[in-house]
Amino acid sequence: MPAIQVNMIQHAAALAEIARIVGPAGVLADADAAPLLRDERGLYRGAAALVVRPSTVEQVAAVVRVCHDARLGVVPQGGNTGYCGGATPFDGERQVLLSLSRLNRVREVDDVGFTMTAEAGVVLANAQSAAREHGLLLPLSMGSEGSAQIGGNLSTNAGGLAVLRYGTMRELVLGLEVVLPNGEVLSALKGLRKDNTGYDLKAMFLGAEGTLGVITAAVLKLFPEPRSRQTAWLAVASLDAACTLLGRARRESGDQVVSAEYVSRRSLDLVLKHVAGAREPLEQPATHYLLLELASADDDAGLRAKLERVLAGGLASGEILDGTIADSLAQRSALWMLRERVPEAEKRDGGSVKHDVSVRIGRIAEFVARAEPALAAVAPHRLSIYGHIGDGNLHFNVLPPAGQGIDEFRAEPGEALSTCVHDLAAELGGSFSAEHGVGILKVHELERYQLPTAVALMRAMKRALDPHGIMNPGKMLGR
Ligand code: 2HG
Ligand code: ZN
Repeated sequence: MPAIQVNMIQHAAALAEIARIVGPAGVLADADAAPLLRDERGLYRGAAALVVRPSTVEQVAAVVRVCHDARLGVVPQGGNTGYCGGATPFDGERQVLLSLSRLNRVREVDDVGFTMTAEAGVVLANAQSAAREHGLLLPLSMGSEGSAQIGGNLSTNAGGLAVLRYGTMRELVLGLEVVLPNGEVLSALKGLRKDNTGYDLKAMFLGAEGTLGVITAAVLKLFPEPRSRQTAWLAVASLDAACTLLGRARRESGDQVVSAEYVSRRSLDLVLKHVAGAREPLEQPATHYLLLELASADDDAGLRAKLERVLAGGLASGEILDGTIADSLAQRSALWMLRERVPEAEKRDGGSVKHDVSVRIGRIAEFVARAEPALAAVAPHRLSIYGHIGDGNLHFNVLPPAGQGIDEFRAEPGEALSTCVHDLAAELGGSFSAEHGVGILKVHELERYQLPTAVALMRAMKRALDPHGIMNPGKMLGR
């Protein structure tokens, strides 16, 4: 029998075995499988030989073992909210889509040690609520928290809106449970704060985008829940002024700043145009805005007075032109909406070519000052610039000129514009992907901008853990 036919028989038998392992409730077909085969942004239409949703870690391990033995690819998927196509399978014969959504138990909240043990398929918002029931905070927070899952957050080292205070997902992890590419389970869920017993193995899987194994559970750090918050929407003189003001706010508030989000006038205009209920926040329009939030677990922290002092200093030195402080939860939500719903507004406007770059905070203004003319020289476009300036992370998004469709624009001149943005980030010592990861979308960028020694080390790790290349094939490191 020709080799190819033998392989096909082996694959068919392996797929039947996988279906048996997960049982009828664990196999998705047709209309149920279709949404999992498309990515959030609609950039990719994927295909898989089988779409499964195991309900236990043992089932995940058994499925991966069968895939390993039959050399079938495994594409892990959480809430499927990623921006880079990292959770989309691309082979209708030799890849299995493994959804973690049925592994959705919070196994434990330890309110003495301030930790949570949660399975990969727990939706982020549910994990936050579970912590809140104990008066604790899981600080990871982002627009997609109603659908994004813990496993995806870990695998992409998610960032979001409170990184400035609490760090990215990587900094919130005390332990992991991972199904390795050969089906073995690495169960490292002790949740110890201190444990100097060799390499930090969990670090390999955080941000690995499912290329080294399948994360099935994690021990996460929790914090006291904030009891007081103060939120200000400020018109600032420039991006430089926003960064100086952030430093001032951190120093003068006793480091109580949780979020410092930049919104350009052009991004705000998109929100005002496309999002129902969005209102102009200040009397006079301005070019640059900063959303600044302070929080404390102490309900008597005097945050309002601290914020007012910071703002008075910022006004006197010319960093702030105008501003408003939220006086109620409703006002706070109205201000946050103007920032959080920029991605939705871009989508409603027809879509954007997204850039998720980071540079040192002190170089953000230089980045924008150089990027704008450089892009203008390439082709006509519109810009929507916003993001987490407290983390040095800008979403420098490019929209087609009015009247032009995004699909046509994405190919030409979108790619040339992206190269221009990424080249500049690299030149300023920054990153082409601060928080959205690599997936399939930015494989070439990793090759182009990451240090060759780092890429070689990553490839060596991949070979050591996954010698047959079954884990999320083609993602991050390419073929
Ligand atoms: C955000 O900060 C997200 O809102 C999405 O990272 C950014 O859509 C984008 O470009
Ligand atoms: Zn972001």
